[in-house]
Amino acid sequence: MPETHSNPLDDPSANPFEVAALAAADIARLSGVEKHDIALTLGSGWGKAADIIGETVATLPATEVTGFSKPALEGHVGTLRSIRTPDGKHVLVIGARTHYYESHGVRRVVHSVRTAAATGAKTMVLTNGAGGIRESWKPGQPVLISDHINLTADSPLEGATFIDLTDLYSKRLRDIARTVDPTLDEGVYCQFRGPHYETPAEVQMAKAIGGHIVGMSTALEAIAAREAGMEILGFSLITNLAAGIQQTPLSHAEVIEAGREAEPVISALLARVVEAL
Ligand code: 8IG
Repeated sequence: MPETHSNPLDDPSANPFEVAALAAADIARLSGVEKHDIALTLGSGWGKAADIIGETVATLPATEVTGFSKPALEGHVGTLRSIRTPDGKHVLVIGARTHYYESHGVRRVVHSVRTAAATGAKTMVLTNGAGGIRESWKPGQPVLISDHINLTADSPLEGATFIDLTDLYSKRLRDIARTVDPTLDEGVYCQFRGPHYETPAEVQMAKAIGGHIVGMSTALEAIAAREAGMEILGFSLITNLAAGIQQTPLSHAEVIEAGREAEPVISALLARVVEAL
């Protein structure tokens, strides 16, 4: 949908699942792939994985798919790719994340996840760049998400939709990831609204309530993925230690640079994990 047209998700009377079904139909038509098995959202630092997972069947500008918004940030690629793995699985790679801090509403944030489910995907792999609270972690290190704390005070669920979030980040899938890399550590992801990074006091709060990772994206997406019936695997690339844990100020440029350096290693890891799913 061209940028000059309004996004159908901005109409409060629209049914977001119907918009997601339209988006899935766009993807099927434009890619020629009727059904996808796995969906993969690539956050900062993870972009190269798409090139090594398999053969790209189609690359679609997100703006051609109903309900998708233009990426707000340089370094976030606004494309959807359909990839066929060597063993014949169809992977929908989402390089067009809409962040909660863009203030377009939570429906737009989780549209890619609902679209992935509507394409048939039963597994949702969510990746992000994030800050690390554990002092033993180093920038450039990938970690598994074991659980989350949603500090946005928002939810993608509408109405009295009560969804169980026990084992939200599937133990089964984390175990599969660890068959590929047994050294993978894991932690609890705290989603803050952003786009500012935390104050050191906020990082201490996150630590005190059981958080290990601070980020701005994944919790709301995981909730929507669970609502849609998908099994979820979450990965954070620790691009920086959280504010006050590292002694120097956080800079977006450094975050991008850490992601760039780690990219070949973590992309290879992710490709092997996807193969193992
Ligand atoms: I990359 O330190 C990245 N994303 N909230 N805090 C939050 N999000 C982040 C951070 C961080 N680093």
